Amino acid sequence: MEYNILKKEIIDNIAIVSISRPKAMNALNTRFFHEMDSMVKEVSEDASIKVMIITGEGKAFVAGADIAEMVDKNSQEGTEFSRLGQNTFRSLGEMPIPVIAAINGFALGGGLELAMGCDFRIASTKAKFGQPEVNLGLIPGYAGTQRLSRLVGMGDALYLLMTADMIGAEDALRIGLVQKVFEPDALMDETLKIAKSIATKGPQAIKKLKAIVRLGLAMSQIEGEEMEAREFGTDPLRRGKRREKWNDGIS
Ligand code: CO8
Repeated sequence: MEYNILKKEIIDNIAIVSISRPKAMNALNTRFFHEMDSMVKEVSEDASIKVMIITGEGKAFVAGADIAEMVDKNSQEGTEFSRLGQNTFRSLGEMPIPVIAAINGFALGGGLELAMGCDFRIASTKAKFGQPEVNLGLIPGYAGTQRLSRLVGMGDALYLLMTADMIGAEDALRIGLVQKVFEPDALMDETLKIAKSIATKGPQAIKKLKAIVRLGLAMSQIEGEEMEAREFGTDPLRRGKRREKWNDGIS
């Protein structure tokens, strides 16, 4: 596919995918979702890529769904636009490799939902977070009502959803919405360091961790433990193989 909004750069075995629609604060339109679907497929099929980083160009990570595109939608089209985004963001969780959000600026509405669809989030001290949908008389439509409470708990989720307050990176760190915060100039280097470190670990272990932690959220504790035991049993470490083997040759 020809990409107009997304840019992909490969550094070592890390794919950095940048969202570039700076005039609209990288707002998410239908074209974005089609490009991201194609990018997810392309990166997933490239066995040389071990981690994907998603970031935004300019002042915003993503300032939400494209309000200009949303205004003309009727109820059925609204539901379809919601499902389009839900499916794309779910596919990030289904990728066989870790996906990290490097949040450089505004992550609002659909932008925060995109970040929450990633496996974890690294933020610049300049990043701002919020779910401002109620200001427009809307609710989030890209799984924000479901992911936010799972990530930060019911109280902080409902606070952010109901007040539409915009919070900074330190508050986001405090409530567990992001995992690390760096100065803007250091954001990409530090995120790359984390990605490269993960890329040195056993790829099958990383792939399994991602899948079973995510699947476990929808299971009872006992079912989750059963899944863990089954997957542990197929771990090459248990079969006594050396680390170099299960690293698939990655140095
Ligand atoms: N959609 C489209 N265009 C946008 C968006 C957006 N979400 N955000 C900013 N822009 C555009 C502005 O219209 C402006 O364009 P122009 O220069 O042509 O007027 C340009 O980006 C720059 O924006 P500002 O001049 O406003 O820049 P500021 O630095 O003053 O402010 C803000 C930056 C704070 C990010 C501000 O732009 C803002 O508040 N944006 C809207 C944020 C928002 O409400 N986002 C939530 C949208 S709703 C949503 O995401 C729902 C998701 C679920 C959808 C489900 C579908 C069914």
